[in-house]
Amino acid sequence: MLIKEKSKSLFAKAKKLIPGGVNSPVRAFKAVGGDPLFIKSAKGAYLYDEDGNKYVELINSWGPMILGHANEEIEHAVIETIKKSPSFGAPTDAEVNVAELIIDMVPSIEQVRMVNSGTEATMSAIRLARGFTGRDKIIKFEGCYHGHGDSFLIAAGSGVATMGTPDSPGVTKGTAADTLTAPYNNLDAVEELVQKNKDQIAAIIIEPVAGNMGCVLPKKGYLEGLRKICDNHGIIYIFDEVMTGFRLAKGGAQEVFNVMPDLTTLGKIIGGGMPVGAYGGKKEIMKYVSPEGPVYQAGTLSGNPIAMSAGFVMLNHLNTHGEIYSNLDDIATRIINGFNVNLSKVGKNYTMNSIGSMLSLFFTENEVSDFESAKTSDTDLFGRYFNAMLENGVYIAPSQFESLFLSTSIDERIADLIIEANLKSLERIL
Ligand code: HOZ
Repeated sequence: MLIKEKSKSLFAKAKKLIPGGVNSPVRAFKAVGGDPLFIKSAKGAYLYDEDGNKYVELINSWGPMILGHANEEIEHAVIETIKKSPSFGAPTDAEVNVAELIIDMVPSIEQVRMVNSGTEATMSAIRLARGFTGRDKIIKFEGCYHGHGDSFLIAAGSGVATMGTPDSPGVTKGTAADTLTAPYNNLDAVEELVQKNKDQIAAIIIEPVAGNMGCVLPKKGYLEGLRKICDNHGIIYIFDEVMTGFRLAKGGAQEVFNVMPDLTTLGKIIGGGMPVGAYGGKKEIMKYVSPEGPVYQAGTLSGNPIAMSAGFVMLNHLNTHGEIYSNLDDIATRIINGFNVNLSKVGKNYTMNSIGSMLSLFFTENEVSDFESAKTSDTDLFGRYFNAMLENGVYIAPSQFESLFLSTSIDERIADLIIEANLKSLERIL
């Protein structure tokens, strides 16, 4: 049994001071039972909690720690930058360098604006789409999560799906009415919405690979089909690549599927783990952003020098080490094959979804291709699996409705530890 005394007492104190004891809901372990672990440090593939327990880590800060924790190059860049003062609220060369790299790496981005989180990026991108088209409505997909902006808390995935409140109170009826939703992977449903709301849709926003209902892949032709609908109806096509950007490939999901959006939102990884986000795309649209254009968006910490210096090292490393992606694929394949062997050993045909270094094991034998099918997963069983994995030294996302993310710090030996933990955990819970 894990010793969790310090985590327990910190959580008891936190609950008095912070709503639910956490600063982001999924962290509370509500969906899986038990108390959250308070993390003290992490290095490479390993996480250490306040009680001194050590875990192999498969969350990786929900994506950005693709090079593993406490990468020394990033650490050095942050320390050197901090010595010159953490914030100016004025332009720096670091933000220009990061912008240049993003534009170089992401095929559809011609101009980019830095913000402080993925939520800010998606909120700003739809404001821009509305300003550019002069239309109010947007289409999003059930189970996709684009941060906690009001417009996106409709049929949302991630924490809201985990807590069972996909439509949050506090979102006004007016805002909710402007957000139309369709099932993921269903082109007919989108076509129907567009026909019913002719000339009213400003944007279609999608996670080109969903990571917030667990990992769910687009069906063949789906992203292309949405592109066509957008072209036919003057709708801005937005890829939310906060999770997939620089993770599935240097150029993200748009490079992998060769489908180009008009706007892209980015987060997390472009700050090497520091708080950051960005939105970018076609120049003709981006020039509508203030001060060049009329669509207002601003922020004192936008392009913050520490986030930019960490992000530059991260992106530059990914840009100059293309082999990272095939290495991550090899490790992912090893883990997925291992899990599948384990599943046959325990006589189950549960669904594994994966692409590159993103993966999910769903506790259902159904194909998982949208939010409805994701919800057929046995979430009680998932909760037991989560706790068994912890006991076996592997820290996975405390929700069925989140993807797992691998890092380059996971070598074959660590992958085999994960596979072994998976078998022991399945044997324990079934
Ligand atoms: N909703 C976030 C991932 N999809 C989790 C954020 C966090 O708890 O850090």
